[in-house]
Amino acid sequence: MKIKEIRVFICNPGRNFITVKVILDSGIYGLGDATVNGREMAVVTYLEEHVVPCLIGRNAHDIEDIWQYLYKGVYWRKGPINMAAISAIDMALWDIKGKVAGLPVYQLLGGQSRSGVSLYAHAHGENIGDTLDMADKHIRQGFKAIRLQSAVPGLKVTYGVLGDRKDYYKLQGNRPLPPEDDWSTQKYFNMIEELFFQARERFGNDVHLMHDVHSRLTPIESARLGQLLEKYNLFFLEDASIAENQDSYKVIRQHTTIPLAIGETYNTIWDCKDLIQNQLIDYIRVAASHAGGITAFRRIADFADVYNVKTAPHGAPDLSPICFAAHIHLDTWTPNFGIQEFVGLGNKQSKEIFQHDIQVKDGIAHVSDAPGLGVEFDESAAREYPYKRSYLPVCRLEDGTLWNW
Ligand code: KDG
Ligand code: MG
Repeated sequence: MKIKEIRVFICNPGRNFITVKVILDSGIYGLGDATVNGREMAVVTYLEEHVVPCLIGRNAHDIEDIWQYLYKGVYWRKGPINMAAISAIDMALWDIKGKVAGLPVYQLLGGQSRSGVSLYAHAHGENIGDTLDMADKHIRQGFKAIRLQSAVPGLKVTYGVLGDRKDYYKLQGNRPLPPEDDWSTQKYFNMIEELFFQARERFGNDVHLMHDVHSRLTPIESARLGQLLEKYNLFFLEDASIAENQDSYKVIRQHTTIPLAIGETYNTIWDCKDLIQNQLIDYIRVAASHAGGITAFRRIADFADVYNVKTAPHGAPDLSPICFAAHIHLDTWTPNFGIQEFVGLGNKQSKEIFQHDIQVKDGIAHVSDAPGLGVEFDESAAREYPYKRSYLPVCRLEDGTLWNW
């Protein structure tokens, strides 16, 4: 069970993914996702220069001790780069433990709490009609929960509506620099209620609807939005405001009963401790690849359960299929699971590199009983799709002030 070698790969089958492969002297290996969108090389260097040398020769069974060693043993705790590296190593060690035990990871966590994992799909469009047409397609495929994002008239770009129609790399130009989005709270409020009014008119009350504000509003504006949308019975309103100051969610909570979700950028339990403990949110959206791996996710989920907060793991296209598999294992186990974000099983190139047999039918995912995470990684296919420098957008108000993206 000695760790003999750890390889770090960065490939781009459409988006950059960082993959960690922990190899034992017996030849058994485990895989982890360390992707941090827009800051990839920082994680690669951190892993290769500062993490990998400390782990060679250690017993791969000691998942908890290795987690503590990389977290407490580093004077510089927390942080997205450090925690992505810990996450990937942790995920790979759970993968190894499963392979050695001959059990899928969800069995190691405590077994299944449900027969399948409910997913929510994304619908977006340049206008409300297009957005709802896309939602309709998902509903006809069996999805029972849809996130709606529609372009805001008068803004150049709206978060979440680019979809596959615009090339992410072309948008950034030949000399990649962060693309710029714009924002007007006024223009957004002119559109947003109509989106949900029309959605309920068209689809009735059985389909679950969600919406991602992507942190564009202040807490009091979020409270106003919550009041406006309460009658459309959303499953959750995501990232209504930034919650660096976790207390600020009290402002939203005291005005509206709309269910609130947050957490995709969180690195540790400390980022959401007050939000959970004060019951200021309903869904915690941490990702296993950013918040400290399977070990930390499990701890956050258990803590959240005490306060009636459910999990809703991040599932955007910039989390690799390894993280998706880790989430489906976690979701299968988590007693207080809410819903899993889902953007498809990846493009052709991604499927050449990452192979797994997670099945999705009628908006429900089923993990296979393959030992570990059940993902294979083709190193030579990964080399065919090299890293491309790339940035997430930034956002400005109409007067040029830099705003939250
Ligand atoms: O890296 C940024 C994306 O992962 C993020 O914008 C996606 O907000 C997102 C979501 O809810 O999927
Ligand atoms: Mg989001």
